[in-house]
Amino acid sequence: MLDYNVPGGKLNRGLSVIDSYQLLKDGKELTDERNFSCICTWVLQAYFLVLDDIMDNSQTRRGQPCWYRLPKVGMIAVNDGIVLRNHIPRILKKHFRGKPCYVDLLDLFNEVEFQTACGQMIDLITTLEGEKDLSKYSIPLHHRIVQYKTAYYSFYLPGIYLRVEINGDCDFHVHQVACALLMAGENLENHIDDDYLDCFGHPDVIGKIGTDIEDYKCSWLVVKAMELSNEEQKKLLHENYGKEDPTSVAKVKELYNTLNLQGVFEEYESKSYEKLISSIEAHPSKAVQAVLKSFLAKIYKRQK
Ligand code: GPP
Ligand code: MG
Ligand code: MG
Ligand code: MG
Repeated sequence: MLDYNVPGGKLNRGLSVIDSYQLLKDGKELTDERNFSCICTWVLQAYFLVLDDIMDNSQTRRGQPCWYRLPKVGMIAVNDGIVLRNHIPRILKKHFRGKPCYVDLLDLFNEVEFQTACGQMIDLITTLEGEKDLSKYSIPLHHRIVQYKTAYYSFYLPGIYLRVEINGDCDFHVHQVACALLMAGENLENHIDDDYLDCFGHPDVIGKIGTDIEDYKCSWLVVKAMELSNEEQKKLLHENYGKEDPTSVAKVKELYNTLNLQGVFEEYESKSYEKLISSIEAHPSKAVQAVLKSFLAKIYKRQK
């Protein structure tokens, strides 16, 4: 179960912790223990995804069937999610018990899990049958969902985690790094391109088959489509968004193409990139700038 679900992703979050640490500490003394602790961020991600795929009724993940789709697994995957989740405090206990940062690390993972579960809750309840109303889908609602369901565990976690890790012998403004990373997490809006890839990404490349249209998700694309549509196009969206059947999905995608959402997205992405680069370059610390730029490079114009 661990072999199937933990490795195989891009490992961005865990690697960000190691990368950031190396950039900030000039590459010195990265111990096994710290490597071990990064595994927690991978396990957290695996736990979220195993359960998210059930909730989203997804087919594939990282180029293989979702764990719960295996005939021998099914709803046992719910318990597997819990087992994955239980590994986090166990790993922390094994490697950090007795260290001053132990309590902070435990607390951090608990807090981030709570924020993410709240984001997941908003993501799910906006799609409730009987309350389907595309006119409620707006940029602020979308922002709220992605901030909670993704930004905390993807950006805030590695950032603060770093603060806790190097707290003992820090020789620069670690708190500033955490804040800067939090700022990056909020601004990068990583999930917009996740939404984009859900529809336009190639399943062979992104390793998963998108389900946002079928699931009636408050995705960046549908929010933009509603903004740009005339009355007739809005009607088409109302009639076809959130339907399982492939003809409806195809109609939605066709409308996205007619509205040139790929172009709108690309322009949005490069504008955001410019804005982020200039706010990063305004940061007083070169080390912090390097960390933030390495984060940004991982997600800008990503294909998967
Ligand atoms: C993924 O969003 C959401 C999470 C990883 C948070 C899950 C939280 C839980 C408490 C289970 P998504 O559904 O847009 O991701 P993807 O497109 O990769 O399925
Ligand atoms: Mg999902
Ligand atoms: Mg989801
Ligand atoms: Mg998604």
